[in-house]
Amino acid sequence: MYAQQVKSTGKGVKSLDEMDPQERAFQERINAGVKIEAKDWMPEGYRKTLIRQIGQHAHSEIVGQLPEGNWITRAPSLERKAILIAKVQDEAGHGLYLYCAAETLGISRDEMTEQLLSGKAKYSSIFNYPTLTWADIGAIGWLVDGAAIMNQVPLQKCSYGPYSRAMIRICKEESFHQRQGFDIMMRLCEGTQAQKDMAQDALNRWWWPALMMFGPSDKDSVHSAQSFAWNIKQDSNDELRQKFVDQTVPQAKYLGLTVPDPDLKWNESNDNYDFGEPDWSEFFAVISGNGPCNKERLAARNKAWDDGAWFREGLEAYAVKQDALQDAAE
Ligand code: FAQ
Repeated sequence: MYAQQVKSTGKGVKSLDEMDPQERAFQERINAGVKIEAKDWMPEGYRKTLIRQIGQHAHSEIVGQLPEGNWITRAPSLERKAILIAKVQDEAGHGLYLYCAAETLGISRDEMTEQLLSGKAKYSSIFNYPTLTWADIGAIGWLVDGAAIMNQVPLQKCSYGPYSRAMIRICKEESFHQRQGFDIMMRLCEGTQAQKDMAQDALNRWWWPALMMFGPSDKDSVHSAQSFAWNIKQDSNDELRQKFVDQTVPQAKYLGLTVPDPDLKWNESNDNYDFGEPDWSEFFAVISGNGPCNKERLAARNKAWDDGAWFREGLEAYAVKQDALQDAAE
């Protein structure tokens, strides 16, 4: 029932000559770097691609609160607890900006919520892994927010105005999140052997899922070509994965931790790290609904929705009452 399968659209990218005049004018605006706004004409495929991507992104922020929320009651100090609460609230805020950005494309928040709760919509694979120790909260901030920033900085320049503007604030907050995660890892690595082991164990479990956040390898990415043409994507999945490895490996070295990849090696000929291939069968299993926590995550979101029914009913009753009062006054 969980629709997280990668399937080919079978459609190639049209050249300017193959487009009708309206579509060509649209493409020329994109090529000239003009932002597309909500009321502008746009091809149906562009609208659908953005609803899919922004919707998945919003759901990721919402589901992404769950693994970290799991540690709010067990954070090791009052200060860490306050920081973690603030971070989790930021993720909720990101979800809300993104749902609003998607709504400008003609889909309602209710429809998107229904797609998430029924398992029809995707959200990032990374949030289907459990947070077993406090070091996992450090690893999420460092690696997961680090990967999210790498992917989202280019999205600030994407062609759709409301999405690109939402990403500016989100990226600022993600960068604070990344630093708080690295700070947790630093403290653990300066601590006892048991704390350092906990940090290493977290890196061992989160490294490969973090690399998978960038999506399938370029040869298996069904949407990239069209998303490049529409300037929704500016870097490929593999390019961003490479940048993330190059940025993060020196940070692991600074912490005194070992990246769990026997193939990781500095390549002098191209000034990049060579690294091993993620286990794509695991990635596809996770995005098909069979990761370690997929069922738990959807059950938690469904429970939150059901538990909130009294509040939605209260809001609706209040709105009806206000309408009636207004009608009586007119
Ligand atoms: N997980 O053809 P491509 C965060 C799907 S926010 C699940 O390459 P595309 C903040 C993809 O949807 C993290 N599914 O697709 C935070 C497509 O399936 P579909 C979320 C994935 O769209 C931190 C199919 O595979 N960020 O972490 C994944 O061109 C801490 C084929 O793939 C965003 O959403 C995956 N990892 O490129 C919150 C950023 N990768 O729709 C809390 C915006 C691929 O055909 C705590 N999104 N798929 O059924 C993007 O940049 C793109 O959508 C990609 C995928 C790069 C994720």
